[in-house]
Amino acid sequence: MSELIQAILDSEEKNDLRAFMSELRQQDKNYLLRNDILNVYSEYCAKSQKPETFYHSSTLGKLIYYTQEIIQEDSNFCFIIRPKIASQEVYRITSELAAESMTVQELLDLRDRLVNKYHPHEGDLLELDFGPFYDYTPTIRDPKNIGKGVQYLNRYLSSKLFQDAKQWLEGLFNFLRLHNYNGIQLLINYQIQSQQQLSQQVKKAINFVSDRPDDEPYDQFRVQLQTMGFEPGWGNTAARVRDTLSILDELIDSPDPQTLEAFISRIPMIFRIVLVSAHGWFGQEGVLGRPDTGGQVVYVLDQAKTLEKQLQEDTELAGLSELNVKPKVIILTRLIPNSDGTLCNQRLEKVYGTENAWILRVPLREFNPNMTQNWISRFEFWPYLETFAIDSERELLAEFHGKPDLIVGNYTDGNLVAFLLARRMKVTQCNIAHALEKSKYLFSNLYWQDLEEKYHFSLQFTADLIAMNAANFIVSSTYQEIVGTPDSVGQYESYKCFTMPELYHVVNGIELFSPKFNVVPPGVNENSYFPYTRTQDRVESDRARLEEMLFTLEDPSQIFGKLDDPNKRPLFSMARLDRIKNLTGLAECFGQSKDLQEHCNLILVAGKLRVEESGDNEERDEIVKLYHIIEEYNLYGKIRWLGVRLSKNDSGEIYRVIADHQGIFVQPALFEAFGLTILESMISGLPTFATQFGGPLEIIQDKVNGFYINPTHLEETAAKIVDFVTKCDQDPNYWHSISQRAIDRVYSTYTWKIHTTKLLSLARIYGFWNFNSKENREDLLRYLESLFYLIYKPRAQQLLEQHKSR
Ligand code: UDP
Ligand code: LCN
Repeated sequence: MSELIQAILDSEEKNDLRAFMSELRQQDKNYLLRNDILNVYSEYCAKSQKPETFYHSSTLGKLIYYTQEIIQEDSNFCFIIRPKIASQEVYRITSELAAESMTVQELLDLRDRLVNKYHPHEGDLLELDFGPFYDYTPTIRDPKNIGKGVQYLNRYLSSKLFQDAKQWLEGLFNFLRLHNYNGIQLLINYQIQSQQQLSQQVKKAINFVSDRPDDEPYDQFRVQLQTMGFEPGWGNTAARVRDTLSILDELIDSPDPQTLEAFISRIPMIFRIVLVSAHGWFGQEGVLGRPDTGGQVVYVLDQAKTLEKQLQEDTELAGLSELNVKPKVIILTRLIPNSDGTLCNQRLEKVYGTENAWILRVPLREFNPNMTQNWISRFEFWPYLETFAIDSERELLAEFHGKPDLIVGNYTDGNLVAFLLARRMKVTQCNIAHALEKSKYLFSNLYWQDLEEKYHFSLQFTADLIAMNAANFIVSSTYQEIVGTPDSVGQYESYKCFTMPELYHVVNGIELFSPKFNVVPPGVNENSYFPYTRTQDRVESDRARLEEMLFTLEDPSQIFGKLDDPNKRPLFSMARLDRIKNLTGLAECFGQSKDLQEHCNLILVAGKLRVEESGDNEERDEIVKLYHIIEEYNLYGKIRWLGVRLSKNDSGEIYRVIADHQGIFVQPALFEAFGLTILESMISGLPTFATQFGGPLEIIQDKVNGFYINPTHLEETAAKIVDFVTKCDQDPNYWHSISQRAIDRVYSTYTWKIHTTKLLSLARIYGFWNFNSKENREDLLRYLESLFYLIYKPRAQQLLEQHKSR
């Protein structure tokens, strides 16, 4: 990249750079983000009447394309350049056009100076650097393979391990001896005493089972196998046992990574899983649509159901049913005594439609009843996590009658609890972010002190750093969640280097090329959400009731607005009323476009109708704003706003009713980490227009099975929708073709079956490698513990004191 700058300085474009920098000086901001930079650049090109080609093809144009941020300091500029995904270079360009590269430390100091928080005379600030801990672990080289960690790890470690045949076979043998369920030995028993014996006995057992009918149940030849040294776990029929043993035989004789993966995926080693979703209202009814309660609850519940099912299938296939093996999944959350009519005050609740999946609610210790007895925002939750983890460990051990095999954390708080639990119980830890707040709130780290009272980001970002580094593996819903796109920074990537002025500097917060990252997108509950055309599975009375609720019912307690013409095509959206979801932006876009109003009604399912009913700051602001927009654009008769909390079934049927009316779903978020509503609308058969900022960019293929919108460009968004609607009016098949392709997209790529199969395979493979490579993570974990005790905990204690005085 320095070459790009050098090339500009060595050419006539030098004058353009000088003039562009002079434009920058005219700006009233001295910290410009990508959007601002592009605006200044395009203004510069227009003003200086540059030809069209200059904008993109000039060397300056290329430099600008890669520039994420520009900071002005005195007469110099600091260019923060991202020449490719997951990499960063920083240059200072002086007014004399001299360019020199800057270190990360210099950049962080500069940022501190910008906000007047640079105090070199007081000594250096704590510098966090996780880089050295990753020096001795394998790292992916090509950014396009980021997120395919397990494949890479398997290949890399296999090739290392297979080099030393003796050590490899010994490792395998020891691994096979490990497994048991409630004290019952699985796989091999004491009769096999060495790896040589294992190899001989495997061949013998293969011969033995090969002579039996394929479908002969395992139980009928269990005793003979036991005398050869083999315990349950190889399969439920003669054919399955033969196949599993043959894979092992091949692995012993001629190991390769694929065979290893195939073999490990069959090993019964996971029976008990904890999914930690600590904050908020976690329940099965009456919780969605509240602040803090959205996709994460839906995700974790669906995941629990399908994990249990998959574990049952795997157990059955492994031939363990006779042993009374009952896989168990526990969702761990907080108990909320004042539960506002929900079951969030109930200690244990069975997950519907499962045999052994439960919601276990553990109360917060009563430090301050005002807080701990009630729902509290995820931003205030930090002081209660450590004791919550301690109390939860006891409850989990009791519920499982032992330790879990896998702990999955969700969101910052759940991930921190997962870290504490995994550390105490020595269990594999998986991290799922859902949304990392750092990139959601602009300048959240630079101005953390100003935001602290409301958001407490110092605690949240410290917890994020601890949990993401501690995790054995991280599951992300998209590639861009990790490292963004060619022109935008990923959510995890934003933790790579940042300053928390006067608290610490992070010079290397996470290794993005680590094979711990794996993209495993979620699915959608196919019992509740399915294509509108499947009329045989729909309940007519529900359809009629929801149709009335959507279009005509007059019930001011929960519905605002009466449509002048309920037959217009519905433009539908459903989301929590927080700022980032930007339903108010959609209302504004609708308000500004007479064309759109001509063709469509706007129908919103959004939280609450009244400010007094909300305890959440952002929600209250959004309610006020929405009324204001309706008033400003006189949207009466054109909009309906449903402040309802829907049951799972109703929320599925509502999309289908909109599809019956050949409507459209719009997801206008300013940023959406993934966006489950997009899967829900697409599988229902609704043409979907979704934000181009975040996960939807990977879910939808633009103009193929849905459309991207830039929610900050209201006019352009309205024009896109009007264009679609006009085309549909002219050719009704157009709506149907997009609708069908949306359905196909979800079924082919976003199912829970795909998700859980992959997740379990990851858990087994990371478990195997942790055992085999004896990766020593103790130093990293000790470093993380220090952060927890020295930074996180005292700050959490301070917050607790504040809570007590409220
Ligand atoms: N949802 C709902 N009622 C509402 C708002 C949302 O049932 O009033 C559900 C919606 O169907 C989806 C989830 O909440 O299943 C929202 O998930 P998404 O990933 O789209 O966004 P999040 O709220 O997690 O940011
Ligand atoms: C949180 C979000 O903000 C959404 O984008 C995701 O879809 C949801 O969690 C589930 O992961």
